[in-house]
Amino acid sequence: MLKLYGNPRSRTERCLWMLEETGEPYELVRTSVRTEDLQSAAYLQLNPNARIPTLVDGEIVLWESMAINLYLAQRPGPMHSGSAATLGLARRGRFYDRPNHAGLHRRRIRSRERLGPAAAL
Ligand SMILES: N[C@@H](CCC(=O)N[C@@H](CS)C(=O)NCC(=O)O)C(=O)O
Repeated sequence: MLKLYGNPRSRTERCLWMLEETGEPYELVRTSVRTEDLQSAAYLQLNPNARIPTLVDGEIVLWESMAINLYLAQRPGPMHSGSAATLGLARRGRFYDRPNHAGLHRRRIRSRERLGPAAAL
């Protein structure tokens, strides 16, 4: 089963959204958002940057929330989007990103209302 390490009060949120859209079973391994709490040897082995989120899919360990989402989008299932056009639109969303989390969250809610599940990419 897919395992997502993170906390919903962080960028983990966008991966949780994506996972919910895929309908794939997953386990959220809830971590702290505090820098000091992400320094355990076990977690650093998964993500040497000591950041969340991190996705574990068998042998594959991925970090960077949008890399995770684009990975999920290329797996078979309802969110499968292997076409250049779809992935291009998804990357547009990535480059539109801004550091202000609260503002980003509000924009995502609005995007979701306008675009539906595709906005999760
Ligand atoms: N670009 C990364 C950013 C990851 C990141 O900075 N995550 C924050 C939470 S939103 C974190 O792990 N903070 C803990 C810290 O900075 O020590 C992504 O999108 O996954």
